[in-house]
Amino acid sequence: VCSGMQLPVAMHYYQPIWTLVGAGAKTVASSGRPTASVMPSGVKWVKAKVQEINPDTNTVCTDDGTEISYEYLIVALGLQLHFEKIKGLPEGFEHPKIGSNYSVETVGKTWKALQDFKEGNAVFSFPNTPVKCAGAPQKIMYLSDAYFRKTGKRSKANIIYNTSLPVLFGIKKYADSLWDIVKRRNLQINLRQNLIEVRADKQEAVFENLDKPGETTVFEYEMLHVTPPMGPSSVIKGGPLADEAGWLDVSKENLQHKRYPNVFGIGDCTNLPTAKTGAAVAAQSAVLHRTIRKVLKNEKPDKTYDGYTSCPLVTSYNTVILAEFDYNGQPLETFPINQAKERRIMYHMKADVMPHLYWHGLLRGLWGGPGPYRKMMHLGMK
Ligand code: UQ1
Repeated sequence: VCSGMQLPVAMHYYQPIWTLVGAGAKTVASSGRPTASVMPSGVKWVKAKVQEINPDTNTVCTDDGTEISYEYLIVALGLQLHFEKIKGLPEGFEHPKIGSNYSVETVGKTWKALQDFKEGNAVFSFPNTPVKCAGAPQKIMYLSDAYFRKTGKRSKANIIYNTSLPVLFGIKKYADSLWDIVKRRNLQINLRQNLIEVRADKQEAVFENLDKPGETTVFEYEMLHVTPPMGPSSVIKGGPLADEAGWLDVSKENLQHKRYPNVFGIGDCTNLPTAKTGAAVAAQSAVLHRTIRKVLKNEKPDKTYDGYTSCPLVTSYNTVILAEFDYNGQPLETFPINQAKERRIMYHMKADVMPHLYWHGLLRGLWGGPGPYRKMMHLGMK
């Protein structure tokens, strides 16, 4: 009932054949399919938005005024983007030279800004909130660098990554590789810088220094990529299912709600203390399946989630660092090779294999993450 795995619908659905043969570029349209085409049979699909969940009466209210009661509830509401928390946005997107890969409405503007780029600063932001896909804000920087080099514009560009975080990446093993790359490619990293305002008419972006309250810096830009602040679904936040910060309060071991045992959660809407990614959802889906099967039989959940998450960091047109790690921030790599190295094979995994795992595996409940394959590939190793 509360499935948040809804995809943009008013789009084209079939992948042109050239995107299947490793030609590189893909269309925005190929990244979405209509919900109807991925709806499993035997499901009653309610075409309305969830407005309120009341776990004390086991009911869900939708925006068309319907009340639906449930015996068990799985909450998968995702998270919300908050462009409006940056002064000057979202209306600033009406000006050129600014884009964001986080919305289907603004991703094309990133590409336009790249193509139109002549000279100046290319500025990339990372907000001061939890985010989904924490690698994406810097992947677009690496791709921009590659594009500028290919088109002979690199010597005219200052590439600047302003992040709210005190680190380039949360897991040291991968951060070390990424620092090597940014030094080699002359990409400027500024830590603890948070985007608070965009003056799109003047092509200025204002950042606050999170370590020096009150200190702000204005960056002129020829191109700006915005990663918006994000937060919990307004359906959950402040309600009985939320933790203090507003996220769905579930057990980090088995995804069952901490106070309402007939409620479960998966994905970005939860307070699971791991990075919010599609790969994490895959691993969580296997645990959740097992937990619910047990609960339906009045047995205790047994399978536990280790926090597995993964981030294929695209570092150029044909290389990826495939970061994989768990709740403890320990690398948990699937393949018996050092995945902190930039690799072409991992690029093909990301670009040519992952979409099939997503559409045919994850959405059909057949892909529960790479855990079993990791164990197989590490047989006989420590
Ligand atoms: C994954 O399972 C997954 O879900 C389908 C992704 O898409 C969002 C991924 O990007 C990754 C990396 C995984 C993990 C899978 C393997 C084979 C390492």
